[in-house]
Amino acid sequence: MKLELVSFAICPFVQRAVIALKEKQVDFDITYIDLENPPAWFKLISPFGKVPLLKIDNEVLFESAIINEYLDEVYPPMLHPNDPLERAKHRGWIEFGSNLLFEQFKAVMATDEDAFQQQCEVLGGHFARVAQVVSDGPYFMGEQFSLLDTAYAPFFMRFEILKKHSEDLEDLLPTNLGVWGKALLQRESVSQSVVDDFEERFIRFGKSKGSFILADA
Ligand SMILES: N[C@@H](CCC(=O)N[C@@H](CS)C(=O)NCC(=O)O)C(=O)O
Repeated sequence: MKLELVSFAICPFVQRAVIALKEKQVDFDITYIDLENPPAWFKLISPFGKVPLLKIDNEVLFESAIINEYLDEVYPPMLHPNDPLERAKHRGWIEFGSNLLFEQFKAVMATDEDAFQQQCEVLGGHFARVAQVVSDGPYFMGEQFSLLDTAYAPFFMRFEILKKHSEDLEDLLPTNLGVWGKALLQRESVSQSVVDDFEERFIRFGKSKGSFILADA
C-alpha cells in the first residue's frame, strides 16, 4: 500500500498522524499544501476542506483521530489500550485534546492582551480537567506510550514555543502535565514530526495574523 499524507506544515492535526506513522515505522510520502490557497485536487477529495488527509492507494481518509485509529488497526505495535473500556475513555480524551488544540489556536490568534489572558483562563480550566486523569508519568497512562499521546504532543510542542514569549504561561501548566509534555517532546517520533524550520514558520504564521503573544517574537 502506498501512503500519502496531505499536510499543511504547521498543522497540529497532521502532526498527530506523522507521529503515529513514525511510531509504527511506516513509510509514507507527505504533500504540503497552502491552506489559504488550496489546490483544486485537494478541494475535490477533502470533505471538510481540511488537512490531514491520508491517501491509501486510491482511497482517502480524513479526520486525524480516524486516520490514527486506522493506522493503529493496520500497523503494529497497537498503541491504543487493549481493554475496550480504557480504549473508549482514551477516545474521549483524544476528543478533549482536539478541543484543547482549538483553544490553543485561539490564544495564538488573540490580537490583544485581554483576549489573550481570557484565553489563558480557558486553557487553565482545561488543564485542570485533564490533569485529573493523567498518570504520574512519563506518558498519559504511565510507562507505555499510547495513541492518545500522539494526539497531545502537538499541543505541548506549540505550548513550549508560546512559553518563551509569555511568563503567564509558565505557571499555567499543572506539574503532571509539565512532566508529560517534557517526556513527549523528548521522544524521537515527536521531535521528528515537523519540518526543520517549524518554530520559525509557526511564529511567522502567528505574526501574519496579528498575534499578540507572538508580536515581539
Ligand atoms: N477535526 C479535524 C481538524 C483538522 C483541522 O482543523 N485542520 C486545519 C489545519 S490545522 C485545516 O485544515 N483548516 C482549513 C480550514 O478550516 O479551512 C482533524 O482532527 O483532522
